Parts: sequence; structure tokens; C-alpha cells
Amino acid sequence: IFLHISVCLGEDYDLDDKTGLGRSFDGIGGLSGGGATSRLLVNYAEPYRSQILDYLFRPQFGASLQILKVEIGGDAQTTDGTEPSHMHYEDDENYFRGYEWWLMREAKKRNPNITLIGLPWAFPGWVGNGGNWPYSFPDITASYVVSWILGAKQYHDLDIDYVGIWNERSFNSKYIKLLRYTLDKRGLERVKIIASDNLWEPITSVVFADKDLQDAVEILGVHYPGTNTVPKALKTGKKLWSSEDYSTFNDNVGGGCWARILNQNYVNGKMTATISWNLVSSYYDDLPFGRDGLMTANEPWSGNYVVESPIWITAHTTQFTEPGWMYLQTVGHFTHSGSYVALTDERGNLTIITETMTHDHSVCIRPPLLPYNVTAQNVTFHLKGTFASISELQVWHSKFDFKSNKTVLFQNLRPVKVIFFHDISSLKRLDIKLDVDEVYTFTTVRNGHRGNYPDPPPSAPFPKSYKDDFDVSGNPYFSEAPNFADQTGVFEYFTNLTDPGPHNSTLRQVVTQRPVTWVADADQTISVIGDYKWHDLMVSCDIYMEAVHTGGVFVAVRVDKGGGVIRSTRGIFFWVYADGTYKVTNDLRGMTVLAEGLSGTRARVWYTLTLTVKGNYASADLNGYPLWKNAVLWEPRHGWVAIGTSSFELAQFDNFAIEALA
Ligand code: 147
Repeated sequence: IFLHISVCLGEDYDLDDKTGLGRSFDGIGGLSGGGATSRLLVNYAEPYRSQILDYLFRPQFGASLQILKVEIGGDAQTTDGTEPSHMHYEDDENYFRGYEWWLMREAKKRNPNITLIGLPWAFPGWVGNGGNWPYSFPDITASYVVSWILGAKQYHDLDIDYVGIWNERSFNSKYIKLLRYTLDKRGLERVKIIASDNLWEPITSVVFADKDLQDAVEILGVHYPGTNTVPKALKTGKKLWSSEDYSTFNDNVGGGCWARILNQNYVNGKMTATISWNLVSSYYDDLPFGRDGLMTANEPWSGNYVVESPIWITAHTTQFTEPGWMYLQTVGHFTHSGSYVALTDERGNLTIITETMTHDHSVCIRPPLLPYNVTAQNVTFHLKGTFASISELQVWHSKFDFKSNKTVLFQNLRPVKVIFFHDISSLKRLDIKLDVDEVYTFTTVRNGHRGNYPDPPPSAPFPKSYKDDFDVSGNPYFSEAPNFADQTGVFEYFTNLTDPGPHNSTLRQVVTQRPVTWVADADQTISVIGDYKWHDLMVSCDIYMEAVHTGGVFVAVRVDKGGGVIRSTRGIFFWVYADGTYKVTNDLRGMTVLAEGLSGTRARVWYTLTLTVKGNYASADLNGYPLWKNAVLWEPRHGWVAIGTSSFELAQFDNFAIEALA
């Protein structure tokens, strides 16, 4: 025994609560939205959908997330799509749109203590009264946001815990104070404000200098802090959160990034919560930031999903702590790099998490990571104060292996004895040997568990033959049709009360005014679907323009871009207009016209559009009769299928069908 110990003798680190504790831990979370990152999750068949939710939220199973942050949909493009607002129009209110309500319910079902946060990225146009700015009428914006919180309670019995201002955009002190006032007036004193979901400055200095703002703001929330804070932020005495972080491809380097920042956001930056953008990669891979979620679930058509390493890295902290636990003051860096944190419930429990991620195996998307060197090392923790009475710790281990396939994630090892030693200065010591690219949890908590379901079905491409008649009887549980990923505008199930005929149930574009945007939405609306690799195919769809004279709709193939660059999307777009004309364009904007002519189309009549593209040629039918043919195309070579409108206008779609040839 002595021989073994002497080999392991390493640098000494105290774990002690005698001299006081550190900050209170607030949790680790995932962010759904900003935007449409959970779009494809909702259409998974059972049991796969529940399995994915269990890996994310079920305590003592997988990531066991302690925080769920969601976008307050604003009808505008917010990275990977648009999310619907609860108030498309000033006189409209509906708390059943989209999937964030459902997601919050599913999270709460699994973990009733999960912390809920809402944050807007964008707002419906009426909130800005036509201007692209949410603070011109701060009372309107505040009441719009507070409605969302009240709706969460009234319709879903969800208590929202925190609300933010405007994601990564300007904040406005007057608005923040008015939001606080409005919350209080509506009986929502318990809902706290996070500001400003951007950089440390200017919010820190403004809060510092303004007593009323200090009272209104509970949390300083920053994005991608690179594990660091600024002295002034510490001086405010506010809780500091990394309210959006990660955004890194979820392979093992992504797992390494996540392990490093989960520890070091506290060690270096005193941040007590870290939230991953995003929660789950449930959006098409070829949209921006593909696979930047804690796990991947973007094949509802196959049922395939992948539990990636960040899920198990999260478990190293979340399964052995709870919000409200206290960090010890004795946290820090190891002599040969890497870091350790330790937390206690102040009732004798202790959880230690170590990480020794090497630089190249833990780079995050941003900010740049300065060079450092980590080596294998022996470490001795001295358990002092309350922890001197601990005699055994449970051990959970992950080791990334980037050379062969020997990566192990969240493995339960034999418990370690904490050794009582008289002849060496400290009484209780834990001697461990740390290799590089490892994460360990040493804990008194005994109920950690590596959840497991049988493998889901194998991955498969989007079906080549696909149909949707949008006939959802009664009240559909979701407001959007499966697999359509709106990139500008919002496409919702619609029941045509005035038309009990074959077009009774349709999909309708409902955004009629340019939103207060987060990025540059297109001037047209568009929703994409299918396989980005498709090049030769036939698409048909029944369409119905509602805007008299000014209406226009399209079906398109080989659509090559989504997300924040949607304005410059190219493809083969077949448009018909309510003024009796048609066009074939090579881009959404309509700058490159391949063909045009008369169609005789007008508003308030149903037409069937059929677009066929093979190799370098396209042709189209209107109501089954050839309208144009042999338009010559070169670029793009492949892409999604899409439908949409020529402006922010009402229009309906029905009997959508794809036959992909290749
Ligand atoms: C964030 C957004 O808040 C998210 O909605 C999502 O777009 C995410 C993707 O990584 O990024 O926005 C940022 C965009 C750019 C920077 C930081 C955050 N940046 O360049 O530092």
C-alpha cells in the first residue's frame, strides 16, 4: 500500500469549506431556439422522441439538464429558421404555436425543478410599429414579452423563472426597468431579468452606474465569454452566467470544449451557469452551424439519433449537483494545466470534477483559445473541514482517445477510498493519477446512472417519395407541418372554414409584415424541406394566393441556402402571380430571370404547380398543362425543395408532393 501511494504522490490541492464557500451554482442548460434548432425533433415517432428527451432531461439518466432556455418566437429568422410568435398580429394571441411550449412541458415532466428561461431574438413587425427596433414603444414590447410569460402559466402551467432582453442586440435601460415594472404589476415578481445576453460591456458599466437598473437586473448573462469575466462585473455583486456558450460541432473535440468550459467558466470567470447553444441539433445539417447541439436528432423520417459526447460530459456535473449547491473557494487550475471544481450541498456532500483537456482537443467555435500545455500528472486532494469525515468517493470517468477508438464516456469506476494518513501533514487525502483528455467526477453522491436505450433505427436519407396533404383533423398538436423548415415567414396548419371542399385543411403563410428582425430576413417568405443533395426531381403543390393583384407564390428545387444568408438563396424558383403572369428565376430575390410569361393566374383560385428539373433543364405544368419547358440551368447543382410567397402576404398550400429521381 505504501509503495503504491508513494508512486502516486503529486501536487497538493486543498478541498476545504472552513474558510467559507464560493458562489452558488445555478446549473447547466441547453438552449432551444435562436432559432428553430428543435424543429425536426417534434416529428420523431415514439418511442424515439421520448428517448431523446430522456437523454436530455431525465435526472440520473443522461445530460440531466438543470436549465432549459427557449426562444420567444418572433416570426423572424434567428439562425436556423423562424419560430412563430404567440402574437403574429396586435389583436392575435395563441399559446400553442411552435414546439417550445411542448418542449418546456416535456422537460418539466422529467425534471419538475428545471429552470426555465425565455429570450426574444426578434419581434413581430407590429411590436416595432413598422420600425426595425423594439424600443420605440417600450411599453408595447414589455407587455408583448410579459404576455408570453403569462400564457406559459395560463395554458401550460409553466412557471418561467427568467426572461431576457434582446439576444445579442442593443439593450435599453428604460425598457429593462419598464419590463421589471410590468412583470411586478402582473404578479410576476418571481420572474427575474437576465441582461443583456451579449458581451460583458456595456451592460456591466451601465448596471454599475444605475441603481434602479441594478435593482431590475438579477443576472449578468454573457455569450461565449471564453471562460473569463471582467473585474467590474465581479464588483457589481451580481450573479454571472454564461447564458449562451459552446456552439461547437458535437464530435469529441466539441465534448472537450464543453468539458473545459463547464469547469473553467467558474474557475476563471466565476460564472455559475453555462447554457449550450444549442440543446439538440434537430435542424438540417446543411443549415448554419450544423450539429452544434449536445446531441443530434435530425432524422425524424428514420428515427435515428446520436447521443454525442457532450451529453456525457454534462452528466459529469449535473448528475452529482443541484442548483443551489455551493462551489468551494478551493477550485482552480492544476500545476500541469487542467482544472478542478468542487461543490457541496452544505450537508456533507461533495462533488469534485476534474478536466485535463488538451488545447487542440478542446477548441470551441469562439473565442480563440490561447495556447497552453497540459501533461499527465499526479494530484493529491486534501479533504479538510466538513469533508474530513468522507471515507469513500464514487468515481465517474471519461477519456477521449483521438488516436484509436478507445474513448470512454461517463464510466462508473470502483469507488476510491479516501486515505487517512498521520505521517503526512494532511489527514484525509485522495491520490489520483490524471492523464490528458480526461474528465473525472469524484463524489459522495451515489445515484449517478448511465442511461441507455437500445440503438435507434439506422440513419437514412429523406424519403425520395414524399407527400403531405396537411389534413390534420381536429386540433393538431403542432402548428407546423413535419419537416418544413421556415426560413422567412411562418407556415402553419390552417382550417378553411369558408371552403369545406378538398382544400379544407391547408398550410398557410401567415406573416404579413416584415418583423423586427435579428438578421436579414428575405423580402419573400420561404420554407425548405427534403434532402440537400437532391438535384433531379419533380415537385408539385396546390397553391392559393390571398393577396388580390399583388399576390405571388412559388415552388422551388435545388435551394442552396438557409439561415441568416437566406436573402442570397439561389435555386430554381417557379413563381405564379395574381396579376396573371409567371416567372422562372435562379434566385429567391428574383434578380436572375430564366423565363417569364402569361399564366392567367389570379388570387383566390386554387392552382396546381408542377416543377420538374433534370440535369440542366427545367419545365413546369399549371393544372396539369405544360406552361413552360426547357429552361436551362447551371447553378446550383443541388439543394432543398421549397415553397413560399413573393412578399409578406397570406397564401395557402395543399397536396404537396415530391418525387426525387436522384
Ligand atoms: C449566436 C446566437 O445567439 C445564436 O442564435 C446562434 O446564432 C449562435 C451560433 O453560433 O450564435 O450569435 C453569435 C454570432 C456571432 C458571434 C457570437 C455569437 N461572434 O461572431 O462572436
